[in-house]
Amino acid sequence: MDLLYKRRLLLAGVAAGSLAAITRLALAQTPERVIKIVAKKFDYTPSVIRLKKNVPVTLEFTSLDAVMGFNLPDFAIRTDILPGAASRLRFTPDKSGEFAFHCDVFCGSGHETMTGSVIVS
Ligand SMILES: [Cu+2]
Repeated sequence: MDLLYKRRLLLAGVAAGSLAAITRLALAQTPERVIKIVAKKFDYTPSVIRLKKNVPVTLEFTSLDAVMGFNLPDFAIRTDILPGAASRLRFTPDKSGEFAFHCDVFCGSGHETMTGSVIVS
């Protein structure tokens, strides 16, 4: 193997490495999925949220009327939802299945039926 060949091989390796780094950077910059959820007495829209296992997501909540809550116990996450403000929860579902969420702030008679589900596949 002559020196010139070795040098070309080295340059090709560096170029391939750079390309891989650029690809990783582009993947890292893929915008994260944000799911907007609107709460109003006594439901969430959407009430079924479909997610992918091990893919980070941001849930963004607003309320059209009262102070509400969002509690997803299987993933140990919750937030208050305030009228006129956005509440965000970022998490990465690490298990698949169907998981119930509910409002955990009393928002009036009917509050107890304020539920939905997260389906992770
Ligand atoms: Cu409630």
